[in-house]
Amino acid sequence: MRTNQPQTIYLSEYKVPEYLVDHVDLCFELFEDGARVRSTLTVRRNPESTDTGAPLHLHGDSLTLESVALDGRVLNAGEFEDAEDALVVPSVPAQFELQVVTWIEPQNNTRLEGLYKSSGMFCTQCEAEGFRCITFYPDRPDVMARFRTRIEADKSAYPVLLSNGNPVEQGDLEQGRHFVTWEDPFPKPAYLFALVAGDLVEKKDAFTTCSGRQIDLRMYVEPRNASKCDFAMDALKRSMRWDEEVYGREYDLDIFMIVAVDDFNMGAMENKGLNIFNSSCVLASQETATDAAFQRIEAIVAHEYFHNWSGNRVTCRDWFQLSLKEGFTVFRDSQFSADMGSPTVNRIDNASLLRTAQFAEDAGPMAHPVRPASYMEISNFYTLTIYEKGAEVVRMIHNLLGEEMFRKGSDLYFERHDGQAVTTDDFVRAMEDASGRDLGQFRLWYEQAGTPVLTVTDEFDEAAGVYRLTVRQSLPDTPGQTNKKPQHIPFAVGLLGSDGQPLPLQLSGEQRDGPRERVLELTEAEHCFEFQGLPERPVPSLLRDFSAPVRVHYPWTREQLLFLMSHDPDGFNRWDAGQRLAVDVIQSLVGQSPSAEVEPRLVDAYRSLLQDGELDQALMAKMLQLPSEAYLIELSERADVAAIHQARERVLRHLAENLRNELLDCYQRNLGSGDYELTPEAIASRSLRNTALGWLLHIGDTEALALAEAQFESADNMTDRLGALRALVNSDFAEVRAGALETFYKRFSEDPQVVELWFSVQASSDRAGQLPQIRSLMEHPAFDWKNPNKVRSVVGVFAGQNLAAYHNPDGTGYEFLAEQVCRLDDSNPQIAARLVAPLTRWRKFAAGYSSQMKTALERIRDKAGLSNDVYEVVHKSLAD
Ligand code: B3K
Ligand code: ZN
Repeated sequence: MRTNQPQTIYLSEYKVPEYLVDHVDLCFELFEDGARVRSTLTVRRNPESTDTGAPLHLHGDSLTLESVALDGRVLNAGEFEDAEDALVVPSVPAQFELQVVTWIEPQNNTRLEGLYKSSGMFCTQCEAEGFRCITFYPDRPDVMARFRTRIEADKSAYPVLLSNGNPVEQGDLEQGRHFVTWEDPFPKPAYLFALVAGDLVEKKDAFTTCSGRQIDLRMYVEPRNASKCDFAMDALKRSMRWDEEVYGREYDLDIFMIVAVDDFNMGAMENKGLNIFNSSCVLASQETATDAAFQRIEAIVAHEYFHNWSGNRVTCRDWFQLSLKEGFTVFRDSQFSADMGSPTVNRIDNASLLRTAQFAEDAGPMAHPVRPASYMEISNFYTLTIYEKGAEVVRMIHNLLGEEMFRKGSDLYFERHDGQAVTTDDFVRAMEDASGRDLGQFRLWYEQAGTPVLTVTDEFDEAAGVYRLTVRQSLPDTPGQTNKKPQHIPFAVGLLGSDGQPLPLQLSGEQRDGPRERVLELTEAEHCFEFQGLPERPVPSLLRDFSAPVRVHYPWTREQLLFLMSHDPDGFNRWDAGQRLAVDVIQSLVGQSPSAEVEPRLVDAYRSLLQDGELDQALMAKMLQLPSEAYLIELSERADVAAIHQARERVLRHLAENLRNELLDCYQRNLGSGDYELTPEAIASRSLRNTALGWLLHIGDTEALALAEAQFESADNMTDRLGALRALVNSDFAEVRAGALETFYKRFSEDPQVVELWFSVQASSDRAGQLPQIRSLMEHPAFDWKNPNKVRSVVGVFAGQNLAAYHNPDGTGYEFLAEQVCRLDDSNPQIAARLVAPLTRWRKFAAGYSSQMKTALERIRDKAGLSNDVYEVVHKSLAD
């Protein structure tokens, strides 16, 4: 907990470590009332450090020190300093062995950092700075050591004892205890250390690598979850094969393990050889997991596995380089997901997340570059900017270099830096060296925060057949950064003729017929591109496939958008045109009387969509989704949430009322028959029928009510059962809603992941999730303050997704959130800091909202003993 104002750490102050650790020998004695950790470090002075006489400084947090010995001699009190957050030994030789014994209390660890207990098992989370909660250590990623770990525990309560690497020894001890020793041959930073001890069932499988090595694959879960492992295990094997084929990366240990735990601050963790997962990101069965959950699990299993190379074999020099591993690995997992499913839908999902949430982050008080220059609490920097924008930056390099050169670059990067802790700059340099391309200006993507804005205008010279496209780029100011430089932006464009056919893009001066699509490289504040030989004024298709994480402003007419929606050969832009049209229509209704006309062409466009027999169904399912309230808020200057909500509701109702028959047809056409499948087609079909059902129930259609009730009863999978439940919950059929919620809960009350879905369906609904109902959900016996998933599924979902209810003009939603943040701050600061997010952008909202949001932030600021995590977010949000 904070006693003083937290320190700001600067990238510019990076210094190499004074001491290096070659080997770590750990022994854990696990008991019910605590754990003793004996650590023996083999240390030597870093030849690269200029600070030769420096004391040995080891990080520590919440540790009870029992003893320190140097080269076998126990040090007495005057020979070291046991500070609150460090152990300092002023005088040490150039090479030595340090033995430190600490006592910790995992059973009381509610922060879920370091070693803690979850459902009776011991587990760890060390990234970013959790290892220092286990023992004193130079807890920074550029100190890489070989670890040997012995775990001792009661044999009947903890029959399974796991750590990183390969098991090398095991045996029984006195008093019913036993031990296992693990050895990890690969040097690693402490953040990749892991330990698990519990009564877990083991699921076995195997994988033969490209060089013919046989790898044991293991999943460890609580016995009740034994039937929910198959999908993740298959996803793991697909990931291993894919990484060999696409990146030439082979697995390196003899065993790869995955463990599922219920209490976890984030999704999963890539500890070397022993990935630990939040149960909700790994366990799945047809009856209990939605299609979205299956897709998320596949992506996260792949992501953690891919980290074995992009993160573990080559790691980060310091935490400012976090995107080195996260951006690259998200890019890799998203390529994998695209290969496993529908690439267009994958791209739409990436772009939606970016445009809705990352752009908002970039425009808010916590905005930071992909490589931040400073932080107070690193846990606050596991952000959409580091992950998703970081992935977009790598994608742009991929697109600029092309597939082949990019692969050469990644091969060079892995070869050159294997076993090292490096920087984003090292990554870019490897790409440059392999391809011969100069990425000098491109590096600004890592340094400058904010979302570039491209303002595009055009003119057509009919007599000359010349079309001029002028593109201006600008980058808004962000905290601590003004007057930014133009960036290197790949801008993919196409031109369409009035018959819907692509026109050639022949730049002035070029002789030949041009290609049908071009990636224009923007490097200046303004460019003018002249295309010649055009028979008519074209309709431009801009930023195809979302070729850069930027905003595009172009004065599209509704006519042009309708045209692109049905003709653009780029699937992403077809979807985007539909979104822009819907945004335009909804925005024009904000603040208008409820009887104002809804653009009739929007209804026609949706009708054509619903009846389009040719269109890829997965794309159709995406195109049918109206822009979310969160996106509409993000696009507005000073958001009036109630007015935006009403306008969107009006359009939704209008579409549903006017397309009732088409929606019923769509539902019937997509009624699944046969076995449940996870193909893109089957997923699209379920999405279409559940969207149709949702819209129809939204307008109180009684025929749809009967369909929903039948689907709810008879569904053979969670996507359909939850789809029906969601539709009922978001309808005005209050009694049916209550009955369905009760039936659902009774059926799944023993399954925490499904109970989380049950919470979130209610918390996200403006019908079932008003504040009094949220408060009563928090009184429910299944709600648990200590479990991050439960907190997220009620409080996080309410404030992040149920926007009209959360932004109740009376301010009670904000007060409620402040109250929960303060409550959580003492027990789990990481989760508390994440929950503050829906208050941070108070300046974005219309006057009545913003002043009350600010008051709620001030209330949090004034809490006594605020954690560093929450302190940073709140103070930056309130700063002028
Ligand atoms: N590297 C972890 C995230 C750790 C978060 C620490 N607060 C999961 C991942 O990105 O793969
Ligand atoms: Zn990651």
